[in-house]
Amino acid sequence: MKKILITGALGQIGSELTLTLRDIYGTDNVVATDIRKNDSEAANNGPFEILDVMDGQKMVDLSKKYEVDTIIHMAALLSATAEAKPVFAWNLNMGGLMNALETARELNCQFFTPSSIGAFGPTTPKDNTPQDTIQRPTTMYGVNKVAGELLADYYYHKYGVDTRGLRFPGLISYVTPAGGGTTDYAVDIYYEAIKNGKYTSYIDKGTYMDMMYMPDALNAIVNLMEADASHLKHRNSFNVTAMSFDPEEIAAEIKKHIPGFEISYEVDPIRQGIANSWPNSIDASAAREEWGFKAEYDLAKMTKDMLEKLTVKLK
Ligand code: AKB
Repeated sequence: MKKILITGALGQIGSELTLTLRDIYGTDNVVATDIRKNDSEAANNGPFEILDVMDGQKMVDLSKKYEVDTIIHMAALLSATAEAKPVFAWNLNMGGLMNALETARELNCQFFTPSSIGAFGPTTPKDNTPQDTIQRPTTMYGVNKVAGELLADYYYHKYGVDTRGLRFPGLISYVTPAGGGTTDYAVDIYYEAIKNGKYTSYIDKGTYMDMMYMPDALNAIVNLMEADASHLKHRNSFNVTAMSFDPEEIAAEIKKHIPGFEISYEVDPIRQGIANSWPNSIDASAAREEWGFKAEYDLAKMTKDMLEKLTVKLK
C-alpha cells in the first residue's frame, strides 16, 4: 500500500487525482497539499496541509510527519502564465521540482511529475512526434519541462530515486477548470457551448494539438506508478495522447449535440505562438509497449460525456 504526498493537489489535475488515489489507496494514505485551501473535496475529505513548494524544509517535514513513500509533484505554472511571468515560472517550476526531488531522495520515495507536449519545440518533427527526438522548446514552460525531464532522469541515475513521468497533452475535464494553459480553449468551449451556444476561440482554425480526457490521464498516472520498473526504458517522460484536433473539429463535434452552436475566432498571438511551436500529434507507442498505456476516450465519446456532465453541473 502506498502512502502518498501530492503537491498542487487543488489544481486542475491534482483535485481529481487526489480523489482517485484516495479511492485506490485509502483516504488517510493520500496527503493533499497546496499553497492555499479551498472548499473542494480534495481539501476537506482527507488529510490536507498548506505547502508552498518553494519551502523545501516544510516539504521534507510534512513527508516525514505522514511517513510517505511516494511524492506526486503537480504544482507548476502552465504555459501561458509562464510566458507572461518567465522569471517567476523558472523559480517556481524548477525550484519546486528540485525541492520535491530532494524530498524523494532524502526519504527514498517513489516520484512522479508531469511533463508536457510543451517540452517539444518548432524544430521537433510535428506529426507523430517520436518519443525520443529533438527537444528545443522556445517557451519558458517548455524550457522548464525539458530541464525537469533531465533532472528527474538525473535523480534516477545518480541516486536511484524511482522517478517516473508523462508528457501530457491538453487535459480536458468538467470538474476543475484549467487555468493559464494554451490548450484551455478545448475546456472553455464546452462551458460556453452550454451557457451561450457560441464560443470565440483564441486558437486559430487549423491548429492541431494533442488532447486527452481527464479519466484517461488519471489512469495513466496510476498505471505508470504501478508498472514493473524493469519494463521502463523511458522513465521521464512518456508521450501519452488520446486524440488530436483543431478548433473546427471540436466545434463540429459539439454541434452534433447543440445544433445551433457557433465558433468564431479572435486569435491571441501569444497563445497561438505557443501552440504553433508544439506538435500536431505525438506518438505514444513507447508508453503502450513499456507499461500498457491505453486511452478510452476519443473526441466523440469525450464530447458526449463533457456535455452531459457540464449540463448537470451548470444548472
Ligand atoms: C498547457 O496548455 O500549458 C498545458 C500543457 C499542454 O502542458 N495544458
